[in-house]
Amino acid sequence: MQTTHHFIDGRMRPASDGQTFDKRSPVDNHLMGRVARGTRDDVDAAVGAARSALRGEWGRMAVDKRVAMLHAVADGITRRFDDFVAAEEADTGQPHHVIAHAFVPRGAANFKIFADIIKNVPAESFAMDTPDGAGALNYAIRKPKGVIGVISPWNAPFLLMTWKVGPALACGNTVVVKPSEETPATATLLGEVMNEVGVPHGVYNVVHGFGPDAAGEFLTRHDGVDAITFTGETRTGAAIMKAAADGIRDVSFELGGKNAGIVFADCDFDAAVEGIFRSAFLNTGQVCLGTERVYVERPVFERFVAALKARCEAVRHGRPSDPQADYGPLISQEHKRKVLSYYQRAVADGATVVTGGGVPAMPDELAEGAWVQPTIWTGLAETAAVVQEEIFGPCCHIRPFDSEQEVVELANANRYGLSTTIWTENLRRAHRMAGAIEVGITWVNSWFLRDLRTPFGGAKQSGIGREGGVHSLEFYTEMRNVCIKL
Ligand code: NAD
Ligand code: 6OD
Repeated sequence: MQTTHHFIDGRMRPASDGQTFDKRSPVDNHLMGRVARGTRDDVDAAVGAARSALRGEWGRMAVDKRVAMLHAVADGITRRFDDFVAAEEADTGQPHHVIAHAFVPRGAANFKIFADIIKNVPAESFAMDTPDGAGALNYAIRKPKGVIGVISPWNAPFLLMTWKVGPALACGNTVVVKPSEETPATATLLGEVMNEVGVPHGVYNVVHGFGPDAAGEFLTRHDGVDAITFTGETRTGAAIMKAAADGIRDVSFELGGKNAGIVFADCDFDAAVEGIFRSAFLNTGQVCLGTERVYVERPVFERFVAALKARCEAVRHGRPSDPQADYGPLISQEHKRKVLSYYQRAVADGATVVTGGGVPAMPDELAEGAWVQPTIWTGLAETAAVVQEEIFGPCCHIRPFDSEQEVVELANANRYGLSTTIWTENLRRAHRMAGAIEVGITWVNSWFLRDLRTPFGGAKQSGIGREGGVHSLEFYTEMRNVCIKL
């Protein structure tokens, strides 16, 4: 039985007390292996290694060399592409095409893009007058913040972890990563790549384990951590914010969503059906940017519901290795219980179940997996739990609307504000909607189309701050002003 270790100071290490926890497969619930269960001592060791690395070769490294090293990390990921894909498929159970074509390539891209940005970022400067007429020159320099605590979720584990680690290292910081307990493999594998390409020991560290009163909380409360970047649930963000407040540490949060997809009657109908299908059901609905509320203009409502139903009923559940399969399980039994409880809640609240609502029939060898059916509801009030709360599963509620103003009010009547996807051929309307919907990211006639230079993050309870492009540099560097009297 294989054990996934921590990666601390360039070495694979078991937990200080030898404890592990089990990792089970989402596909069939078999015991895949064990994972080191991080202790306070493990977190201390990782933070200590990260602090020492800041004072060592990494802290003194010329930017050009650091940039070259991050490109080498990206190339190292590409060289070991099949290993990353296999590790992520095993941890998440998601189809090969999702992992190999979308999620793992983004891991490499996340290092390249920020390596390139850091080389080209302009500096701010102001010439000023002084009473003696000699003048003074102000200029700002960017310094790394120090040791960054990275806490990441399970839904696209490698993409989301490297989305933080890439810019943190590009800016000259060191990191201690606490990946989700559900998806430990790729974080440790990245440690191997770091060593292969010669990243100094202690720059990249990984401690596995759980959140509350465990490795996650030990990290967020550690006084050797200078800033915390987190992706996960909003209520976890609240707990981390309290921990960060004690040390007056900066936070960057990418949190939950309950995103609205909006389909106008003038849309390209087939594109809209496919786009909403992807946004609601990709990765078995486990995407923070995903659509769980769909609003369709009344003239095309019935046709749209029928088309999305047909699309859902065409999915083929199966293992990542099954070439006939295009649809994976949820991440865990625990998450399956949560999603199915929402399926029951919808029925209790009076939903019409258009399709799904339960567990698909699976062959015996997969019967214990975390499978659920893609599910569509109609007919619920906006106050219903499945319309208001983030489920993070393959499901959506569809409701008709009659005017632009009505749909703006419906879309905005939620505590989250992460993203929206709008389908219309009317460009003026698209601009108006983009200005009116209260979210961090608006896609028009597309979804999850990512340019990594753009600001990424959520409004309302979907996040704090923006990452992406130069916005990541704002978080991962400390700006210092230098004033020189001439
Ligand atoms: P989660 O909040 O349960 O866990 C995320 C991470 O936080 C895990 O590593 C977990 O161990 C750790 N953690 C939990 N409690 C902690 C604590 N008290 N202190 C420190 N660490 C703690 O989230 P999840 O279930 O892994 O991921 C799904 C959630 O993430 C959804 O809400 C989804 O919307 C959100 N998400 C948001 C984005 C975004 O960009 N906005 C992206 C992906 C996922
Ligand atoms: O594309 C990204 O950079 C990003 N953070 C995606 C988030 C996906 C959420 O599940």
